[in-house]
Amino acid sequence: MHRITYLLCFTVAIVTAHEPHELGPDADKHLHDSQIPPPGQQPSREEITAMLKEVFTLIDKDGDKQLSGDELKAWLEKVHLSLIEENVNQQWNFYQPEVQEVHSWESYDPEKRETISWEHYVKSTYPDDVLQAVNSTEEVKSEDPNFKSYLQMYKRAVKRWKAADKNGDNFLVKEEFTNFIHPEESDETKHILVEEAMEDMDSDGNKEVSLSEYVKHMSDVSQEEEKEDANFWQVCVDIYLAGRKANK
Ligand SMILES: [Ca+2]
Ligand SMILES: [Ca+2]
Ligand SMILES: [Ca+2]
Repeated sequence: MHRITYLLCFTVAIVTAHEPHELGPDADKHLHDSQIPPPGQQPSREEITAMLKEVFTLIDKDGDKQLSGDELKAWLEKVHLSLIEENVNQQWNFYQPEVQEVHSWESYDPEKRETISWEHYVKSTYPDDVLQAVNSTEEVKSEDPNFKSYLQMYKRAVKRWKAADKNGDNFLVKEEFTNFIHPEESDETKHILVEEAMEDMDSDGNKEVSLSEYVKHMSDVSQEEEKEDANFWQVCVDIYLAGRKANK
């Protein structure tokens, strides 16, 4: 029942996303375990069936009562874009952008746009000891067990910001901020993810990821229960070999 309820919550999120007028502007459609209703408040089988029928109708664009590969692909793309937009909106609002004049390549005159500055972003995101460390020539020590990973995140944020800041003014308008948060969504910024993946995996720094480097990385980032799956290592090897083949 737990799984079904989760799926239904997902479904509800999609349906309500399709009907924005029924939700307030602050509605949170994220699916956390804490949002799954307790057993007494879970939807009935009839309610679940009705909701799934509604979603089916939304996916079945030509109305032939069957879902084609293209219809499913279009639906998944829509869900994907909806989740990206939602994530960007939440983070954009969190950083409370301020209106200021922005110069763009498209127009000679500046226009008033909402922006987030790099200084505001880092002050709102990283603890003081991290900011001291990156702004100091002296070594800064911290008791925080996450200190090292915060430093790495900061260094990556610098590169991402630079790649996303299209007009190079050190402020991000919302389109630039989208590419900062989701560099995979733009041809101009997706190379950043390749660079980050190389940093994570290429431990001997020879600009290639060997099978052993890839397997070690997957071992480091995977949960114990995933690694206990009999097929886990074979899948890792298959993915690695498929990647090598695709790059030849
Ligand atoms: Ca159809
Ligand atoms: Ca900018
Ligand atoms: Ca290597």
